[in-house]
Amino acid sequence: MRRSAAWLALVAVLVPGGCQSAPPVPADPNRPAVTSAALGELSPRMTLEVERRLPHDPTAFTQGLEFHDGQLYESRGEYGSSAITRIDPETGATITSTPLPEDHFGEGLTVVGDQIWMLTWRAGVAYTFDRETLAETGQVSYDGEGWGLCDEPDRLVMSDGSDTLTFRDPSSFEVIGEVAVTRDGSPILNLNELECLDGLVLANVWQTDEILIIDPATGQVVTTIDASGLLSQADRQGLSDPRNAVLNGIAYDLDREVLLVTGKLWPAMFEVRLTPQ
Ligand code: DDQ
Ligand code: CA
Repeated sequence: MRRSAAWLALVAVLVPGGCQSAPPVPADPNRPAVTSAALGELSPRMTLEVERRLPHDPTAFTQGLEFHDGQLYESRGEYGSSAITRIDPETGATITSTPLPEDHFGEGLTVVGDQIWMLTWRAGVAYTFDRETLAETGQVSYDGEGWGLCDEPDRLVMSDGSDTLTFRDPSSFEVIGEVAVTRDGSPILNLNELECLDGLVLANVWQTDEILIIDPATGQVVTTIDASGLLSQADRQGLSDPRNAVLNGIAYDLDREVLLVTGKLWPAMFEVRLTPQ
């Protein structure tokens, strides 16, 4: 006993910073390593490397962003300026736009077949639009708030500002299930814009610089992405409404294999790559 204690003391002296450095966080034995075909091997904490900065309309209150067949769709919020739009992925310019009524605050969107589903914040109305013309094709009502939306092969995934992700039928919008999102056992509230990718769900957390990668089968967060620092100091100084100009907008282009992120009222979109933190 005495001998091993002395040995440990010697190691502590010899290893630089041995006594001061925090012990490594033990790997959670219940959390299997996750690899995404699109994003590669996922570690619990990751950050973003900017590959390309692209323009974004700084008046666009981005609530949803999604690529479909190389086209980029953006849904926009705020009372009086909510709209479903198709934008140029290179310039951010609006190509086509259909406004919502002034009393509807637009939220997330997702493309399913030749239709787009788009949420409203507190009106309890989900719209459908034709993917080509952006003409309205229908409305359904739902309970509670609408925040983010994305689509898996046979279901929609929706957030409502809580820690719950709700699964819905992609044709009827009926609720078919739900999961509570947790990180290390604690609920994560304010889940906002979503992106479904490789059986995982990426989610902005409202008013933070975090993007979570969630396993929708368990609700467990497998990766926390630190997305801070995308906007420069000059960008921040030019924002029209800094309080509302939060990270929001995640879209993966399957054709070009590009992950694009932006924010509400941001002057730029960023093509990014994940790297371990
Ligand atoms: N949400 O998109 C996170 C769901 C809501 C954002 C609300 C931002 C406040 C804008 C001012 C609202 C005026 C009633
Ligand atoms: Ca999205």
